[in-house]
Amino acid sequence: MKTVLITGATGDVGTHLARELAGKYKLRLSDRRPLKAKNFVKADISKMADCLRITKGVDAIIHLGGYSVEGPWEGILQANIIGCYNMFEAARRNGVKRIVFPTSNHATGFYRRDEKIDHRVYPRPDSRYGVSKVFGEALGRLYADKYGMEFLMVRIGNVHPFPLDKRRLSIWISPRDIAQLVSIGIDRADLKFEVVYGVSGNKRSWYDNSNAHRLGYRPQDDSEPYAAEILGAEAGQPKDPVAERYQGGTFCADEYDAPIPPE
Ligand code: 15L
Repeated sequence: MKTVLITGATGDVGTHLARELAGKYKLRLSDRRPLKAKNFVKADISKMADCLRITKGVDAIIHLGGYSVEGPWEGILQANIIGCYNMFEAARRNGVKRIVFPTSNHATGFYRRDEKIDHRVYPRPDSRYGVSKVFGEALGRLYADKYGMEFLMVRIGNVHPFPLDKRRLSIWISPRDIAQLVSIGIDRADLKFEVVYGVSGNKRSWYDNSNAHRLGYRPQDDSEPYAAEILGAEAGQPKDPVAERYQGGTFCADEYDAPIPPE
């Protein structure tokens, strides 16, 4: 059984994956926040020594650790830029070849909702957070080309047991579908560097996810059964026209240009 490290294990996605993947892999869970679990190791990924310690002896890494929404630049810098570099570099030094990096729909959030994009589009980040995800994708490309490491870049929509709103009808991914996609990233033999969208088989998807399908992804869920109720509940609600135009939603709107309070 492969030993797999999950960073950011106390977060939403980490919690879903730890549950879905338990039994399939020997999991090592890590975060800077505490977690009551026997297989938990506390670590701050902005410190290289911590990254070297947690990556020792694992077969693969699911690197979720860091900011998962827009935030102050200093926080994004430490967690998502320095933290991501530390993790990939620690993996390289410890001989860990395989990394699944959950990037985000916010790496391409400034594509319009009336466009269908595939894995080859140039990034259009909608936030400092989105830029940090593009950094992770680029760093992974470098480590794949230069050091022969292997990456699955998953531009995740929104992981939740059900879609939360109209926007998420297009980008939702169920816990079992994200687990399937991540497992492909861990187990597929001939993976070098691939970008896929982390979405279920949603009828309203904004993505051509043929690259994920080529790699063997067969989503089991679709947001469509939730659509009527969600659209009915949102009908007549005031909407920000900018947020409505772009895939990144409110991340693209003016409110995110306002100064963000310090951590
Ligand atoms: C993300 O990238 C975030 O990690 C998640 O918390 C949600 O905000 C999601 O995108 C989304 O766009 O709904």
